[in-house]
Parts: sequence; structure tokens; C-alpha cells
Amino acid sequence: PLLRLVVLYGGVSAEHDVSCVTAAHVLAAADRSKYDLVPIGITKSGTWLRNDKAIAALAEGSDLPERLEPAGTEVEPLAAIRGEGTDQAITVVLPLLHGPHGEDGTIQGMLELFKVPYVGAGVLSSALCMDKAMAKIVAEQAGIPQCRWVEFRDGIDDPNEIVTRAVAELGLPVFVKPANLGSSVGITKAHDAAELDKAVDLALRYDDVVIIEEAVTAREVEVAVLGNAAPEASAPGEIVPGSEFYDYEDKYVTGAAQLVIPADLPDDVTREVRELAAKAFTALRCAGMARVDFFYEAEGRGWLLNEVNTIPGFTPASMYPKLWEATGISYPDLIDQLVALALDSHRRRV
Ligand code: ADP
Ligand code: MG
Ligand code: MG
Ligand code: K
Repeated sequence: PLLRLVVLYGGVSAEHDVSCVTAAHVLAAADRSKYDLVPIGITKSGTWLRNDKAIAALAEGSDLPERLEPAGTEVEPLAAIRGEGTDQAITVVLPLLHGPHGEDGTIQGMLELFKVPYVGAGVLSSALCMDKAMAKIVAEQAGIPQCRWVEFRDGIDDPNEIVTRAVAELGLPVFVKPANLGSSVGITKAHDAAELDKAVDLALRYDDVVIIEEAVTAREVEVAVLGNAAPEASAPGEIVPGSEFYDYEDKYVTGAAQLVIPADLPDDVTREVRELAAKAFTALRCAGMARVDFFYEAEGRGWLLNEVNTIPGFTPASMYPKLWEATGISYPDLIDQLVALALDSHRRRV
């Protein structure tokens, strides 16, 4: 039997819509002679729906819409993942779910508990990379350079004290972010004390831990990493934001940001960031894939790690697949390698 590739998409996070676009592209590109493709959409309210229409379209070889909305038969998550009457087939899950309850280790924990192989980082790494504060603490331990930052924990820290300390230590402007999120949701660049107060309130709507970072003046460069124990790092790519920073609009609405691949950097500087990306991947216990994002201060501190994303954007126009394409791995091949890496991780764990 073909390998059952269960594609989980949609989800309850703010990145639901992005995930629906990704799923359509992945399903269209995956090799149907190798995989029995099973798209399962999760609605914004958390209902799991097996997309029978998409399954039929894939079987007939007809096209999928540009964006796959969760629709179809409501299913019980575990039963749907395992499949019924498909006992002979090996199942691999591809969780294309960005942000909380997808990229943060929760789905991974469920799959782990029921011994189902899945693509990407495990429980600890997913949770770590989703939490910008914890990721910084671990990366710092590993000696990876980062920008200066201050943590604010709601109900634990005194807001006035933290804000005063942040301004004194980091200056202005600063970036304020909910610890657990992505796609720039809840992030503000605060230029004065009043904006900073508002920014903290906004970030607190998404998480009870908020981080305040110095605003660095630097180029934004991203590296795709692929592998398990001996990960490979791609050529770096540069983001040139279309607005004041790489915000949600820029990422998904206007598409004004430009991707420069490969980034125009001296060879030794490129080598350095590829090594740092692989080092961050390993330090944060990643597996399968991750996009490791940096700031580059040409005149200052050089490379500073910004964040690691364990389920990076994955449409053919997204940085992660484009970086691999530029490094010699096509979009369908990337899917195959990720599935192979998932099976490899699984064999090690069980
Ligand atoms: P997300 O996980 O939502 O992508 P990021 O931490 O990557 O969050 O922040 C989103 C964007 O905000 C970055 O791509 C960058 O453009 C800008 N940004 C974030 N932190 C800083 C910083 N400390 N200095 C300058 N720009 C920043
Ligand atoms: Mg992120
Ligand atoms: Mg980011
Ligand atoms: K992240």
C-alpha cells in the first residue's frame, strides 16, 4: 500500500488562513504515486473535518482550489489520523499548522502518545521555539548571539518596573511581542513610553508572557535547515520588508516584502550564518525542518539570532521552500525528504 500522508491544516491560531493556502500547495505538489493523501482541516473553532471533496479531487487528478478551507465530514482526531480499514499502510502526519495548538508541541504530543510518525520538531523543541522567551534563554546558553531583551510575566512582574527597566536598558524604539505566537500577530514597534504601554497591553491579549527587545537596525536574513542529527543549512535569503518592519500585512496581505535569494553577502559571512543556523537548530533540539531567522548588523555585532520557526511558511512562494530550491532541492523532493526524516525520527523514538 501507499504511505498515508495525513496533511493537517487550518487550525485555531491566528495563522489559520495561511495554513489553508499552504495545504493546497503541498497537496498539489506531493507525489501521488507515492502517497495516499489525506487532508484533514481543523476549523477556527477546533473541529476536525476530513476533506472528502479534496480527497476525491486528488484521486481523480483534478485541481484543488488555491486555498483549501476546512470542510467535509467531522471526524474524531485520533481515528482520522490512524485511518480505518487502512491497517496495512504506514501513516505519516504533516502538521501544516502554524502557531499555538499546531507548532507549539500540543499536536506533536498527541502524535507521540499514539506512536504516529510526523514531520518536524518534537514536543520539547516545538514548545521551545514557539516561546520566544524560552528559546532565547536556551540559545543564549548555547552561545548564540542575540539582541538584548527583557521579559514581562503578567501577574508576576510589576509592569511599571519592567517598562522603566526596558527603556533604561534597551532605549527606544523597542519591539514588544507576545512570547507564544507568530506571523507578527500582536507585535508592535513602540517609539515612546506611551506606545510601549499600549504595546504591552496588546501583546498581553495573546499571551501572559511578553518580551521587549531593543529594535536593531539590521538586515533580515533567513536560513532553511533540513535534517535530524546532522542538519544541512541552505543558502541564506534576505527579507526586504515593505513596511516599517516585516508585519502581518507585509507577510500575507500586501505581499510587499521582497525575498532576495541568495542574500547578497560575502562568502565568509554566508558560511558563518549557515553554521549558526545549524547550531541553533541543534541547540533547540529541532528535527526535520526549521527556518532560522537572523538579523545582520554589518557594522556592529554581525549575526544575531531572531527566532526559529519549526513549521515555517510552506507555499512555493515562501522562504523555506525557495531557499531549498536555490540550494538544489525541489518542492516535491522536499516533501519526500521531510517524510523520510519523519520516519527516521520515529524509529529513533520508539
Ligand atoms: P514572528 O514570530 O511573529 O515572525 P518576529 O520576532 O520574527 O515574530 O518579528 C516579526 C518581525 O518584526 C521581524 O521579521 C522583523 O521585521 C521585526 N522585528 C522583530 N524583532 C525585531 C527587533 N528586535 N529589531 C528589529 N526588528 C524586529
Ligand atoms: Mg515566528
Ligand atoms: Mg519571524
Ligand atoms: K518561533
